[in-house]
Amino acid sequence: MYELTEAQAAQVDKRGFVYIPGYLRESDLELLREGFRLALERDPNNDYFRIMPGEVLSKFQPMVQAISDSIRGAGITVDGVYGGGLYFANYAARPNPESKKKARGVAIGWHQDHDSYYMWQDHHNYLNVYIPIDKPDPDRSNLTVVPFDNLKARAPELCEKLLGRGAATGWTSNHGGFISDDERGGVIGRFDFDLAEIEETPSLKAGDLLLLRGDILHRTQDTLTQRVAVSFRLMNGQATISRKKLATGGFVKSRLMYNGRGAYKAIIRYFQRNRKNTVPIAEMAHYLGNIGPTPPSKVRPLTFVALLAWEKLRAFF
Ligand SMILES: O=C(O)CCC(=O)C(=O)O
Ligand SMILES: [Fe+2]
Repeated sequence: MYELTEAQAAQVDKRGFVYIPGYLRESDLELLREGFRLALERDPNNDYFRIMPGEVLSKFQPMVQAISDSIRGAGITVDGVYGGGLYFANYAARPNPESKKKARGVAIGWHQDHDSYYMWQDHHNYLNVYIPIDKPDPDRSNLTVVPFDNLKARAPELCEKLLGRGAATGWTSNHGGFISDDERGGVIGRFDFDLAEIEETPSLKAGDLLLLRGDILHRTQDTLTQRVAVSFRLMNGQATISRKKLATGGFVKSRLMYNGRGAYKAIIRYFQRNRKNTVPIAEMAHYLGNIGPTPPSKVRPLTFVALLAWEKLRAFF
């Protein structure tokens, strides 16, 4: 029941996304809503996304399996959820009373995701299974995307450069703009038209699926209504991540790694302790799952700066 048709899988290959109305049944939605209530209580970070409790995530294994099987024909290899399931609320949902941080809602401009690319390093074999669970108005508070076929027709070179990658930000005006390279620094490419001319915003109701490849440009449509969506992140557990690629990159990458230094320190230490230059995604995700989330406040700034500097130096040789 969770399978995609061949035509739907082909859309993900050609356009970078597919929209499938009425994907989840009400009982699935209820489970996910209960998971959100739990996540609000448990996640101490009160960040703009919340981590889905493991016991809720595991109930969706049949869905993950069905999507993985049906997307293979479209040249995308994924086999499970690594790095967890996430909840995105676009409003400041009830903060955890123990946290000193104020809750904030998600409202992001044009981007390809950053941390998932820094950590897992491939956004082609990477699916974002995005499903609203609370959605008062189908026409508001969606995810807006730049379909790859539309972009290819207007800016073929830029389109080519965005394929398979992540960690990028769109800086736009009515006349054009550019996409910054938040992996290496600098600019990926420029365009001389308004992205609004080629963007698309599927109208989503609770339970509708928006299946996105990790490399598609996307943004929050608006925060005019209060919406919560789940976002399962599917990857290929056999693919490896590289210690050297993690360490290299520009200033924006270093700053974002510093902001998330709890997780990045754990990953670097794992490479160091095991004396490995590459580690399969499944192995690293398993390790991170076992140690649990490490808030950045638990890692001293200087410790992390020194650790990253050492890794950068080492990657040089
Ligand atoms: O929910 C949103 O508005 C943004 C979500 C997003 O950027 C993502 O799923 O990667
Ligand atoms: Fe995103």
